[in-house]
Amino acid sequence: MRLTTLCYVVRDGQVLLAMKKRGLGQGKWNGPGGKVEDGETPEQACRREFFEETGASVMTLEAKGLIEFVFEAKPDWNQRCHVFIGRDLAGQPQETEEMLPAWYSLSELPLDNMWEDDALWLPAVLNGGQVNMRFYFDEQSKLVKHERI
Ligand code: 6OG
Repeated sequence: MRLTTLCYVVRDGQVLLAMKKRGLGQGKWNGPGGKVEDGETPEQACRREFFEETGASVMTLEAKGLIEFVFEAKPDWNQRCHVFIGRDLAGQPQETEEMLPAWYSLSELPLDNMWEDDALWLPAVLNGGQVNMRFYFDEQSKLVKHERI
């Protein structure tokens, strides 16, 4: 299963999200992140993807757990995703070819324009919790089932 990362930088009651401009999840708000390359640790991949997608560097990362995304009709899309909370940025997040970053209040997450699973774990992680869950999606990428792992 492909290893990926997601990073949520929190500052002053806000979280940095980014709208994906192309590929899987196009048009959705998400944490910056992507694929762990060969020879990288998840944390290194998280820092690299964050920089590539926002133009800013995240200084401090805290591992918050693991999520498996299972697409039963498209096994190539399956991912094991390491989730991080980030603190302290160097540089200003800017729009890149891949993503449009924006700060959202922690109490007003754009959950209607995020992956459906996010509502089930992201508020708890932003509130200091951990996540260890598996989510199953159907051929329309609709969430059909979830379980703890
Ligand atoms: P690339 O394909 O861009 O990496 N991702 C998901 N994030 C959430 N919150 N829910 C999902 O439910 C997701 N599926 C994928 C993980 C994919 C990026 O998209 C995230 C990675 O950061 C299905 O290389």
